[in-house]
Amino acid sequence: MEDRIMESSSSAFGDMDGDHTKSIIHIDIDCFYAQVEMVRDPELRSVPLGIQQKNIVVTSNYEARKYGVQKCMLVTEALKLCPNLKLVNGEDLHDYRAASNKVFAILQHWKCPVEKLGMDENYIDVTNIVQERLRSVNMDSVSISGNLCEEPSIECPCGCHTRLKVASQVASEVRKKIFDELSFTTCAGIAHNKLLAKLVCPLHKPNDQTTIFPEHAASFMATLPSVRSIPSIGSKTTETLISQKILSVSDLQQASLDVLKKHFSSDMAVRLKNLSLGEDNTPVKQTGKPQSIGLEDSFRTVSVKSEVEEKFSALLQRLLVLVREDGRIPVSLRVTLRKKDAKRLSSHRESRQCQISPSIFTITNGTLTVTEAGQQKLMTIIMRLFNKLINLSKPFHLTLVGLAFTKFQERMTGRSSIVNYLMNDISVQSVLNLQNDCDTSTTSMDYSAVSPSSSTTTDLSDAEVEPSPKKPKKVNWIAKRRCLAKEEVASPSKLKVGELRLNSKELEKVSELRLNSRDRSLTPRASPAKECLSDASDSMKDVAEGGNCEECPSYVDQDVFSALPEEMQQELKTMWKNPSSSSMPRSSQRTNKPKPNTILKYFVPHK
Ligand code: TTP
Ligand code: MG
Repeated sequence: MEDRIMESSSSAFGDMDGDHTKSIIHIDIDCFYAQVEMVRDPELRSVPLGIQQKNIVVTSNYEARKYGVQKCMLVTEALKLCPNLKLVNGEDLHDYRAASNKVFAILQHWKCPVEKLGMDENYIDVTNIVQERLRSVNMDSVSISGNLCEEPSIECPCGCHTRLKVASQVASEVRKKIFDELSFTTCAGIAHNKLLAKLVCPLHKPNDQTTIFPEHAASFMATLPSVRSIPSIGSKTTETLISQKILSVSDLQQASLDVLKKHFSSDMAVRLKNLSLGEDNTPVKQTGKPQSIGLEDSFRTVSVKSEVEEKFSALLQRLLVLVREDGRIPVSLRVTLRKKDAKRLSSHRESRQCQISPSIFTITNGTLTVTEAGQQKLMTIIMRLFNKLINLSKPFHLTLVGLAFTKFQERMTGRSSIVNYLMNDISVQSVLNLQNDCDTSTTSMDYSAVSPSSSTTTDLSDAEVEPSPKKPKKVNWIAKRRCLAKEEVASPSKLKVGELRLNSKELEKVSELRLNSRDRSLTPRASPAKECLSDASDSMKDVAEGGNCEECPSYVDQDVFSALPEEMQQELKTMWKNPSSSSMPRSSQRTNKPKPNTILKYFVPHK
């Protein structure tokens, strides 16, 4: 045990020393899509209802569940179980997204960090509210609202029982407000960490809530059916664990750390062990705008290039509508394919992404638009990425194609602005692979927590990730952490790009960031983003191609430089070779005379 804690403290995941101070609520909307439909048409409330996407019932109301209709069941199977099942097409996700956003907006009311996990789940860290309430409440009078996982034998000396009782009352209020304002019933889990809050949430479904005290964490975890039930453990990790005869959570609890370390990194081994004991110190991070906006379409098989092109074209049309709604200018595009491997009788996903010029998009009367020519440019880029993923000299069989805009500019600038070239990385958002367990067409927006330096791209396609479209929660927690740990140090290139696009007032705001970046060498090295990329490495190469700026002065960011148009690179190189002909912003050259407005002004050394 001591070994575990010591390891943990020094790991990238931080310490896990039995800290019970937090109060976390996990909220999940009951039969989400079905409830949206039932709110729209209250007559559906009294009948068994299934939400259909292609040939699958993605969810059903609780009336239908009485007949055994389960999530992700084939329509034919569901109809056998419940011939009266009313089916509503749920392929247009617009209303579900809108409902999801309304719930998220209600959760902001408590002014606590809220982290969105896909469409119908959110974490809220109510630690501060609980502390506040405890100041004005008689502790002895506090009681649990809803269900308690297990009665405590003794009070925990740190006072966590009382705090979690108060948190359970906050959870009731949250659920009541969601019901009063939107008529959605929800479930909640209340615990001192996210892992436990999420896992106890579904214990009393529907329309109820469950609290767990920290001392029951390990025993509760041991009741889970398999290691796969732990949210951040994906199929690859499960496979490795099974190969070591670690099947159940209690097997993992008892597994020796040394054995785990033979098969996983040290951090990962410790993390797995801690998870098995119900320990998790990941914070609830306030969710910002979606980090990527993507669409996927899955099908039986497509083996002809022209058909692939049609699929992409249709996806692109729909994606552009979503991007217009979002309002940000995309600067990176990702193509995803799922290839059928006839030999292995399996499918696997591969993605490639590349930066796209913001000038493809224009703002007309405040609305983001793409001209016909812009759309053609995007299609050319898409097919170029496709060609990189597929060897067209050989037969191919695809079962899914996906498109996602994965990085965005926060601010809109004129299309001819130099800033468009320089700010490509300023507000990059991370990328998550989208996957539809049910093989249906999906629209996904990946949300992730906002952190000041979370400007990392993560394409986790081959990592231990098994995300579903609605569940970024299933997304590779562990691989993502690898990136996040690095994100804490913002990449120098991004910071410099940020400076380049900011005016002097704004520069003050980034001065803190600048401090971090100041002394970094410009030796080409992988940015955190690149280090996290697996199969996207080629695309990163695309971006970096031509970026070898041997003639650049040391204060110039190579990434930025390589993103400039060729002519501009040439112009700069010439000026650097012959500084007397330029207005280099070096102190030795500073005079009181106004300087000509050249691009060199933007390459200001850090002071
Ligand atoms: P869930 O929260 O898993 O399911 P649910 O809300 O329908 O039911 P529960 O009462 O058990 O929480 O998923 C939320 C929505 O996501 C669901 O209504 C439909 C959609 N969904 C998919 O599109 N694909 C999937 O594979 C799953 C599981 C759900
Ligand atoms: Mg739900």
